[in-house]
Amino acid sequence: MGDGSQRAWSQHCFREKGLSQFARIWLWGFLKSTARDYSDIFLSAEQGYDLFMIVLSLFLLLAGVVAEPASELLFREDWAVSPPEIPLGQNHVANEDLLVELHGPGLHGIKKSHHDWIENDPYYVWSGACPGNWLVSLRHKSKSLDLSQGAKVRWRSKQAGFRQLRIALKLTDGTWLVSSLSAGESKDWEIQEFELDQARWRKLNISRVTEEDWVEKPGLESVAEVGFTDLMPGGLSAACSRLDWIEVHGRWAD
Ligand SMILES: [Ca+2]
Repeated sequence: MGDGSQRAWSQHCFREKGLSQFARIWLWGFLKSTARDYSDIFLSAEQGYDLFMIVLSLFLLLAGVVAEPASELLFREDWAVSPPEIPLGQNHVANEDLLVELHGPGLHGIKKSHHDWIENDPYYVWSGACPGNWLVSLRHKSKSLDLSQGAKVRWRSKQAGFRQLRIALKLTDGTWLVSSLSAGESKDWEIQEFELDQARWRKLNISRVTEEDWVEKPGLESVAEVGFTDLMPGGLSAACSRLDWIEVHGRWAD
């Protein structure tokens, strides 16, 4: 591997491992100057280059061990291609690895919706018929999630009538949280992406599905369930939330 391709490869590794650009530049310069200094004193140019590559390889190995692995898609749910039905149930979950749970006083009104007569109408969750607050959560059958660094939630949604669809998390210690980040009213379906590092969180009363006090920097290293709610009852098509699909990106917890 030549110097150019070696550098490109090592820079690729650095980038994938999430080290800052400043750290990459500084470390690269430090390693090169160190190798040059010592090669001038003790070694020939070729020996100096070999020493430099050895030091660099050791550093990359260490960086790979120490650095956090990149975020990956942990799961996606798109809901079953099947006739509309109330309430939403496990039979509407398309991803075999996931379990769905419904929460709140309005849970019996959560609908798996679809309209055959509307062109390109997706198969989605609809809150318009919920008589009270509601929340839908998804849990992996065997794994918990680490959403503490670089995690994100993506979804396709369409809200109406003052609704703000928010991310909800259940930690493995039983704590429920609801996010400051949300998706509001739109005329058409929209894809939204939320970086969880940018979110603030309030504690969530899961029996009432209402927000409580702010929780400053909660640890998201061990998350059991990921959900969504607008913290409101439904008001038919004029006041509702709709979710076509959801993706969770992060890392699996140990
Ligand atoms: Ca769908």
